[in-house]
Amino acid sequence: MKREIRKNYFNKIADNSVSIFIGGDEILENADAVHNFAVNHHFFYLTGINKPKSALVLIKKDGEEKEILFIERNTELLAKWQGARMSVEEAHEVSAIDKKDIKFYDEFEDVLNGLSKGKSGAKYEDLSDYYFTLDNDDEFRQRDLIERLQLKNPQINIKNSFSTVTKLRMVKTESEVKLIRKAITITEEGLNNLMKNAPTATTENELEAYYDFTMKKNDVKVSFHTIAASGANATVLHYHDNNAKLNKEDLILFDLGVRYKEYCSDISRTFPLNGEFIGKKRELYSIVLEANKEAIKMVKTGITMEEINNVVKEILSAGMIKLGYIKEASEISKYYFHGVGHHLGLDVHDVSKRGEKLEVGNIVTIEPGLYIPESNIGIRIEDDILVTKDGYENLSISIIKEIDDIESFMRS
Ligand SMILES: [Mn+2]
Repeated sequence: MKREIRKNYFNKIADNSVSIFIGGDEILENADAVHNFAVNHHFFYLTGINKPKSALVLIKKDGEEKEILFIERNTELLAKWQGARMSVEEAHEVSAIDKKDIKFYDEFEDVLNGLSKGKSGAKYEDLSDYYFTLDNDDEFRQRDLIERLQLKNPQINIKNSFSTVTKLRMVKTESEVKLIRKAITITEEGLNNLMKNAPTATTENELEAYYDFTMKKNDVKVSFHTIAASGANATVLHYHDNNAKLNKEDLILFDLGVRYKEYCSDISRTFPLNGEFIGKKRELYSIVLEANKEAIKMVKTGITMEEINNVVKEILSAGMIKLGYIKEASEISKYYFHGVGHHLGLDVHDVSKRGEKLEVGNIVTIEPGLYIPESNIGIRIEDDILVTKDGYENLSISIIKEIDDIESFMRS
Protein backbone atom coordinates (compact mmCIF):
# COMPACT_ATOMS: atom_id res chain seq x y z
CA MET A 1 0.00 0.00 0.00
CA LYS A 2 2.70 2.50 1.00
CA ARG A 3 4.86 1.60 -1.98
CA GLU A 4 1.94 2.40 -4.29
CA ILE A 5 1.35 5.70 -2.57
CA ARG A 6 4.98 6.70 -3.03
CA LYS A 7 4.75 5.61 -6.65
CA ASN A 8 1.79 7.98 -7.10
CA TYR A 9 3.86 10.75 -5.59
CA PHE A 10 6.85 10.04 -7.83
CA ASN A 11 4.53 10.25 -10.83
CA LYS A 12 3.48 13.74 -9.81
CA ILE A 13 6.87 15.33 -9.32
CA ALA A 14 9.52 16.71 -11.62
CA ASP A 15 12.57 14.74 -12.60
CA ASN A 16 15.88 15.53 -10.90
CA SER A 17 14.30 16.37 -7.61
CA VAL A 18 14.75 15.45 -3.99
CA SER A 19 11.73 15.38 -1.71
CA ILE A 20 12.14 15.52 2.02
CA PHE A 21 9.55 14.56 4.61
CA ILE A 22 10.17 14.70 8.32
CA GLY A 23 8.15 12.72 10.83
CA GLY A 24 8.56 15.26 13.62
CA ASP A 25 9.59 14.89 17.18
CA GLU A 26 8.22 14.57 20.66
CA ILE A 27 7.47 17.81 22.46
CA LEU A 28 8.80 18.18 25.96
CA GLU A 29 6.14 18.55 28.64
CA ASN A 30 8.55 18.94 31.55
CA ALA A 31 12.02 17.77 32.58
CA ASP A 32 11.61 14.14 31.65
CA ALA A 33 8.12 13.70 30.24
CA VAL A 34 6.89 14.28 26.72
CA HIS A 35 3.50 15.00 25.17
CA ASN A 36 1.88 12.27 23.12
CA PHE A 37 3.76 12.13 19.86
CA ALA A 38 1.84 13.42 16.86
CA VAL A 39 3.45 12.31 13.61
CA ASN A 40 3.49 14.56 10.56
CA HIS A 41 0.72 13.10 8.44
CA HIS A 42 2.34 13.69 5.06
CA PHE A 43 5.32 11.68 6.29
CA PHE A 44 3.06 9.01 7.79
CA TYR A 45 0.99 8.81 4.62
CA LEU A 46 4.09 8.03 2.57
CA THR A 47 5.74 5.62 5.03
CA GLY A 48 3.30 4.25 7.62
CA ILE A 49 5.97 5.06 10.22
CA ASN A 50 4.60 6.62 13.38
CA LYS A 51 7.80 7.28 15.31
CA PRO A 52 9.69 10.42 16.25
CA LYS A 53 13.07 11.25 14.72
CA SER A 54 12.36 9.76 11.35
CA ALA A 55 12.51 11.16 7.84
CA LEU A 56 11.96 10.15 4.26
CA VAL A 57 13.96 11.27 1.25
CA LEU A 58 12.59 10.54 -2.21
CA ILE A 59 14.93 11.10 -5.13
CA LYS A 60 13.91 11.14 -8.74
CA LYS A 61 16.87 11.33 -11.08
CA ASP A 62 16.84 10.69 -14.81
CA GLY A 63 13.54 8.86 -14.39
CA GLU A 64 14.91 6.57 -11.69
CA GLU A 65 13.37 6.57 -8.24
CA LYS A 66 15.20 6.10 -4.98
CA GLU A 67 13.81 6.02 -1.46
CA ILE A 68 15.76 6.52 1.75
CA LEU A 69 14.12 6.16 5.14
CA PHE A 70 15.71 7.40 8.35
CA ILE A 71 14.72 6.00 11.72
CA GLU A 72 15.98 6.62 15.22
CA ARG A 73 19.03 4.60 16.20
CA ASN A 74 18.54 2.21 19.08
CA THR A 75 20.71 2.85 22.12
CA GLU A 76 20.95 0.99 25.37
CA LEU A 77 19.89 4.11 27.26
CA LEU A 78 16.77 4.61 25.11
CA ALA A 79 15.88 0.96 25.42
CA LYS A 80 16.10 1.16 29.20
CA TRP A 81 14.15 4.40 29.65
CA GLN A 82 11.63 4.48 26.85
CA GLY A 83 11.67 1.06 25.27
CA ALA A 84 13.50 -0.17 22.21
CA ARG A 85 13.17 1.87 19.02
CA MET A 86 11.94 0.45 15.77
CA SER A 87 14.37 -1.97 14.16
CA VAL A 88 15.38 -1.78 10.51
CA GLU A 89 13.42 -4.99 9.99
CA GLU A 90 10.24 -3.49 11.50
CA ALA A 91 10.65 -0.25 9.58
CA HIS A 92 10.97 -2.27 6.38
CA GLU A 93 7.82 -4.21 7.14
CA VAL A 94 5.75 -1.11 7.80
CA SER A 95 7.08 1.06 4.98
CA ALA A 96 8.04 -1.51 2.31
CA ILE A 97 11.29 0.40 1.84
CA ASP A 98 14.33 -1.79 1.09
CA LYS A 99 16.37 -2.60 4.18
CA LYS A 100 19.53 -1.39 2.46
CA ASP A 101 17.87 2.03 2.08
CA ILE A 102 17.01 2.42 5.74
CA LYS A 103 19.46 4.59 7.63
CA PHE A 104 19.60 6.31 10.99
CA TYR A 105 18.31 9.76 11.71
CA ASP A 106 21.69 10.97 12.99
CA GLU A 107 22.98 10.44 9.43
CA PHE A 108 20.15 12.41 7.87
CA GLU A 109 21.77 15.79 7.33
CA ASP A 110 25.05 14.30 6.13
CA VAL A 111 23.18 12.30 3.53
CA LEU A 112 21.22 15.38 2.47
CA ASN A 113 24.30 17.51 2.16
CA GLY A 114 25.92 14.81 0.06
CA LEU A 115 22.88 14.65 -2.20
CA SER A 116 22.62 18.32 -2.89
CA LYS A 117 26.31 18.98 -3.50
CA GLY A 118 26.80 20.58 -6.87
CA LYS A 119 23.35 19.68 -8.12
CA SER A 120 20.77 22.01 -9.50
CA GLY A 121 17.06 21.52 -9.98
CA ALA A 122 13.96 21.38 -7.88
CA LYS A 123 14.00 20.43 -4.26
CA TYR A 124 10.66 19.59 -2.79
CA GLU A 125 10.18 20.19 0.85
CA ASP A 126 7.25 19.56 3.12
CA LEU A 127 6.66 22.79 5.01
CA SER A 128 3.52 21.59 6.68
CA ASP A 129 4.54 21.80 10.29
CA TYR A 130 7.24 22.75 12.74
CA TYR A 131 7.85 20.17 15.41
CA PHE A 132 10.59 20.70 17.96
CA THR A 133 12.86 17.95 19.09
CA LEU A 134 13.08 16.56 22.57
CA ASP A 135 16.68 17.59 23.09
CA ASN A 136 17.03 21.16 24.24
CA ASP A 137 20.41 21.49 22.64
CA ASP A 138 19.22 20.16 19.33
CA GLU A 139 16.30 22.44 18.52
CA PHE A 140 15.35 21.69 15.00
CA ARG A 141 12.59 22.59 12.62
CA GLN A 142 11.92 21.84 9.01
CA ARG A 143 12.23 25.49 8.18
CA ASP A 144 15.62 25.63 9.82
CA LEU A 145 16.65 22.63 7.80
CA ILE A 146 15.60 24.30 4.59
CA GLU A 147 17.48 27.43 5.50
CA ARG A 148 20.63 25.48 6.31
CA LEU A 149 20.36 23.52 3.07
CA GLN A 150 19.86 26.69 1.07
CA LEU A 151 22.84 28.41 2.70
CA LYS A 152 25.11 25.50 1.92
CA ASN A 153 23.70 25.01 -1.56
CA PRO A 154 22.64 28.36 -2.97
CA GLN A 155 22.16 26.81 -6.41
CA ILE A 156 19.26 24.56 -5.41
CA ASN A 157 15.69 25.55 -5.98
CA ILE A 158 13.43 24.73 -3.05
CA LYS A 159 9.76 24.10 -3.69
CA ASN A 160 6.91 23.13 -1.43
CA SER A 161 5.47 19.64 -1.90
CA PHE A 162 2.56 20.19 0.47
CA SER A 163 -0.17 20.56 -2.13
CA THR A 164 1.13 17.63 -4.19
CA VAL A 165 0.74 15.26 -1.26
CA THR A 166 -2.51 16.93 -0.24
CA LYS A 167 -4.02 16.10 -3.63
CA LEU A 168 -3.01 12.46 -3.23
CA ARG A 169 -4.34 12.30 0.33
CA MET A 170 -7.75 13.58 -0.76
CA VAL A 171 -8.34 10.37 -2.74
CA LYS A 172 -8.52 7.48 -0.32
CA THR A 173 -7.30 4.00 -1.23
CA GLU A 174 -9.38 0.97 -0.34
CA SER A 175 -7.15 0.20 2.62
CA GLU A 176 -7.59 3.73 3.92
CA VAL A 177 -11.38 3.48 3.59
CA LYS A 178 -11.24 0.24 5.55
CA LEU A 179 -9.47 1.93 8.45
CA ILE A 180 -12.00 4.76 8.52
CA ARG A 181 -14.82 2.20 8.49
CA LYS A 182 -13.24 0.59 11.53
CA ALA A 183 -12.93 3.96 13.27
CA ILE A 184 -16.65 4.56 12.61
CA THR A 185 -17.60 1.13 13.95
CA ILE A 186 -15.87 1.88 17.23
CA THR A 187 -17.47 5.33 17.32
CA GLU A 188 -20.85 3.67 17.00
CA GLU A 189 -20.09 1.29 19.85
CA GLY A 190 -19.07 4.24 22.04
CA LEU A 191 -22.12 6.29 21.13
CA ASN A 192 -24.48 3.41 21.84
CA ASN A 193 -22.75 2.87 25.16
CA LEU A 194 -23.23 6.46 26.24
CA MET A 195 -26.82 6.68 24.97
CA LYS A 196 -27.65 3.57 26.95
CA ASN A 197 -26.36 5.24 30.08
CA ALA A 198 -27.98 8.62 29.53
CA PRO A 199 -30.83 8.05 32.02
CA THR A 200 -28.49 7.70 35.02
CA ALA A 201 -25.74 10.20 34.17
CA THR A 202 -25.77 13.49 36.07
CA THR A 203 -23.15 15.54 34.18
CA GLU A 204 -21.87 15.86 30.62
CA ASN A 205 -18.51 14.49 31.76
CA GLU A 206 -20.06 11.43 33.29
CA LEU A 207 -21.88 10.62 30.07
CA GLU A 208 -18.74 11.26 28.03
CA ALA A 209 -16.91 8.76 30.24
CA TYR A 210 -18.95 5.92 28.74
CA TYR A 211 -17.52 6.89 25.37
CA ASP A 212 -14.00 7.00 26.79
CA PHE A 213 -14.50 3.56 28.28
CA THR A 214 -15.15 2.22 24.78
CA MET A 215 -11.96 3.95 23.58
CA LYS A 216 -9.81 2.26 26.23
CA LYS A 217 -11.51 -1.06 25.71
CA ASN A 218 -10.71 -0.95 21.98
CA ASP A 219 -7.20 0.43 22.56
CA VAL A 220 -7.88 3.55 20.49
CA LYS A 221 -7.95 7.27 21.20
CA VAL A 222 -10.44 9.95 20.35
CA SER A 223 -9.67 11.77 17.11
CA PHE A 224 -10.37 15.17 18.74
CA HIS A 225 -11.70 16.61 21.99
CA THR A 226 -15.17 15.17 22.42
CA ILE A 227 -17.92 17.76 22.46
CA ALA A 228 -20.54 16.75 25.04
CA ALA A 229 -22.87 19.72 25.05
CA SER A 230 -26.28 19.74 26.67
CA GLY A 231 -28.89 22.47 26.39
CA ALA A 232 -27.53 25.90 25.47
CA ASN A 233 -23.92 24.61 25.60
CA ALA A 234 -24.64 22.93 22.27
CA THR A 235 -24.98 26.34 20.66
CA VAL A 236 -21.26 26.95 21.25
CA LEU A 237 -19.61 25.27 18.27
CA HIS A 238 -16.40 24.11 19.91
CA TYR A 239 -17.62 23.71 23.48
CA HIS A 240 -15.59 21.12 25.31
CA ASP A 241 -15.73 22.00 28.97
CA ASN A 242 -18.18 19.09 29.20
CA ASN A 243 -18.77 19.75 32.89
CA ALA A 244 -22.36 21.01 33.12
CA LYS A 245 -25.02 19.31 35.18
CA LEU A 246 -27.54 17.53 33.00
CA ASN A 247 -31.10 18.75 32.85
CA LYS A 248 -33.26 15.81 31.78
CA GLU A 249 -35.48 18.10 29.70
CA ASP A 250 -32.56 19.06 27.43
CA LEU A 251 -31.14 17.68 24.24
CA ILE A 252 -27.47 16.73 24.29
CA LEU A 253 -25.15 17.07 21.32
CA PHE A 254 -22.18 14.76 20.99
CA ASP A 255 -19.54 15.45 18.35
CA LEU A 256 -16.87 12.81 18.62
CA GLY A 257 -14.57 10.48 16.79
CA VAL A 258 -12.03 7.72 16.91
CA ARG A 259 -8.46 7.65 15.64
CA TYR A 260 -7.81 4.12 14.40
CA LYS A 261 -4.31 3.42 13.09
CA GLU A 262 -4.09 7.19 12.55
CA TYR A 263 -7.34 7.35 10.51
CA CYS A 264 -10.23 9.38 11.89
CA SER A 265 -13.97 9.22 12.19
CA ASP A 266 -16.02 12.32 12.96
CA ILE A 267 -19.65 11.87 13.96
CA SER A 268 -22.26 14.09 15.58
CA ARG A 269 -25.50 12.93 17.12
CA THR A 270 -28.04 14.83 19.18
CA PHE A 271 -30.59 13.13 21.39
CA PRO A 272 -33.00 13.95 24.24
CA LEU A 273 -31.65 13.04 27.68
CA ASN A 274 -35.05 11.75 28.75
CA GLY A 275 -35.37 9.65 25.61
CA GLU A 276 -38.24 11.56 24.00
CA PHE A 277 -38.23 14.24 21.32
CA ILE A 278 -40.98 16.60 22.45
CA GLY A 279 -42.46 19.79 20.98
CA LYS A 280 -40.02 22.32 19.55
CA LYS A 281 -37.10 19.94 20.00
CA ARG A 282 -38.79 17.38 17.81
CA GLU A 283 -39.61 19.96 15.13
CA LEU A 284 -36.13 21.46 15.07
CA TYR A 285 -34.48 18.04 15.07
CA SER A 286 -36.62 17.02 12.09
CA ILE A 287 -35.44 20.06 10.13
CA VAL A 288 -31.75 19.28 10.73
CA LEU A 289 -32.33 15.61 9.95
CA GLU A 290 -33.95 16.49 6.65
CA ALA A 291 -31.03 18.78 5.79
CA ASN A 292 -28.59 16.01 6.72
CA LYS A 293 -30.34 13.40 4.57
CA GLU A 294 -30.90 15.67 1.57
CA ALA A 295 -27.28 16.86 1.68
CA ILE A 296 -25.99 13.28 1.80
CA LYS A 297 -28.08 12.41 -1.26
CA MET A 298 -26.35 15.18 -3.19
CA VAL A 299 -22.85 13.78 -2.68
CA LYS A 300 -21.34 12.68 -5.99
CA THR A 301 -18.38 13.40 -8.23
CA GLY A 302 -18.33 16.87 -9.71
CA ILE A 303 -20.28 18.62 -6.97
CA THR A 304 -18.73 21.10 -4.55
CA MET A 305 -19.32 21.35 -0.81
CA GLU A 306 -20.57 24.91 -1.42
CA GLU A 307 -23.33 23.64 -3.68
CA ILE A 308 -24.38 21.14 -1.04
CA ASN A 309 -24.24 23.82 1.63
CA ASN A 310 -26.54 26.07 -0.38
CA VAL A 311 -29.23 23.39 -0.39
CA VAL A 312 -28.70 22.83 3.34
CA LYS A 313 -29.25 26.52 3.95
CA GLU A 314 -32.45 26.43 1.89
CA ILE A 315 -33.86 23.51 3.89
CA LEU A 316 -32.86 24.98 7.24
CA SER A 317 -34.23 28.42 6.45
CA ALA A 318 -37.53 27.06 5.08
CA GLY A 319 -37.95 25.12 8.32
CA MET A 320 -37.03 28.05 10.52
CA ILE A 321 -39.39 30.39 8.67
CA LYS A 322 -42.18 27.88 9.20
CA LEU A 323 -41.45 27.72 12.93
CA GLY A 324 -41.36 31.51 13.11
CA TYR A 325 -37.71 31.88 14.17
CA ILE A 326 -36.88 33.94 11.08
CA LYS A 327 -38.78 35.83 8.41
CA GLU A 328 -36.39 35.62 5.47
CA ALA A 329 -34.01 32.93 4.23
CA SER A 330 -31.01 35.25 4.58
CA GLU A 331 -31.50 35.34 8.34
CA ILE A 332 -30.55 31.66 8.64
CA SER A 333 -26.93 32.67 9.30
CA LYS A 334 -28.11 33.61 12.78
CA TYR A 335 -28.80 29.93 13.56
CA TYR A 336 -26.52 28.07 11.12
CA PHE A 337 -23.09 29.59 10.69
CA HIS A 338 -20.58 26.91 9.69
CA GLY A 339 -19.90 24.99 6.51
CA VAL A 340 -21.70 21.75 5.69
CA GLY A 341 -18.60 19.61 6.15
CA HIS A 342 -14.96 18.88 5.41
CA HIS A 343 -12.68 16.17 4.15
CA LEU A 344 -11.82 13.37 6.56
CA GLY A 345 -8.75 11.14 6.73
CA LEU A 346 -5.51 11.16 8.69
CA ASP A 347 -6.67 14.51 10.05
CA VAL A 348 -10.19 15.09 11.29
CA HIS A 349 -10.29 18.25 9.23
CA ASP A 350 -8.25 16.61 6.53
CA VAL A 351 -6.05 18.43 4.08
CA SER A 352 -7.99 19.47 0.99
CA LYS A 353 -8.25 22.01 -1.78
CA ARG A 354 -10.92 24.52 -0.97
CA GLY A 355 -13.73 24.76 -3.49
CA GLU A 356 -12.59 21.70 -5.45
CA LYS A 357 -15.20 19.39 -6.98
CA LEU A 358 -15.63 16.06 -5.21
CA GLU A 359 -14.14 12.97 -6.86
CA VAL A 360 -14.25 9.21 -6.35
CA GLY A 361 -12.37 8.26 -3.19
CA ASN A 362 -12.98 11.49 -1.30
CA ILE A 363 -14.45 11.12 2.18
CA VAL A 364 -16.33 14.13 3.52
CA THR A 365 -18.47 14.86 6.52
CA ILE A 366 -22.00 16.18 6.11
CA GLU A 367 -22.96 18.02 9.27
CA PRO A 368 -25.76 20.57 9.16
CA GLY A 369 -26.90 22.08 12.44
CA LEU A 370 -29.14 24.61 14.12
CA TYR A 371 -28.01 26.59 17.16
CA ILE A 372 -30.67 28.52 19.06
CA PRO A 373 -29.38 29.95 22.36
CA GLU A 374 -32.74 31.54 23.26
CA SER A 375 -34.36 28.09 23.20
CA ASN A 376 -31.42 26.28 24.89
CA ILE A 377 -31.19 24.06 21.85
CA GLY A 378 -28.24 23.08 19.66
CA ILE A 379 -28.56 20.29 17.13
CA ARG A 380 -26.01 18.82 14.72
CA ILE A 381 -26.25 15.54 12.82
CA GLU A 382 -23.03 14.46 11.14
CA ASP A 383 -22.21 11.49 8.95
CA ASP A 384 -19.06 10.41 7.08
CA ILE A 385 -19.62 9.97 3.35
CA LEU A 386 -17.48 8.25 0.73
CA VAL A 387 -17.72 9.49 -2.85
CA THR A 388 -18.14 6.48 -5.15
CA LYS A 389 -18.43 5.86 -8.88
CA ASP A 390 -22.23 5.81 -8.67
CA GLY A 391 -22.68 8.57 -6.13
CA TYR A 392 -21.92 8.02 -2.49
CA GLU A 393 -21.80 5.56 0.36
CA ASN A 394 -22.78 6.70 3.83
CA LEU A 395 -20.10 4.99 5.93
CA SER A 396 -21.90 5.82 9.16
CA ILE A 397 -25.34 4.70 8.01
CA SER A 398 -25.76 2.24 10.87
CA ILE A 399 -25.41 4.91 13.57
CA ILE A 400 -29.01 5.69 14.45
CA LYS A 401 -30.42 9.16 13.82
CA GLU A 402 -34.14 8.72 13.01
CA ILE A 403 -36.39 9.99 15.82
CA ASP A 404 -38.17 6.63 16.17
CA ASP A 405 -34.89 4.71 16.24
CA ILE A 406 -33.39 6.92 18.93
CA GLU A 407 -36.55 6.86 21.05
CA SER A 408 -36.92 3.11 20.90
CA PHE A 409 -33.19 2.57 21.54
CA MET A 410 -33.40 4.71 24.66
CA ARG A 411 -36.59 3.01 25.87
CA SER A 412 -35.03 -0.45 25.68
MN1 LIG B 1 -16.82 17.35 11.52
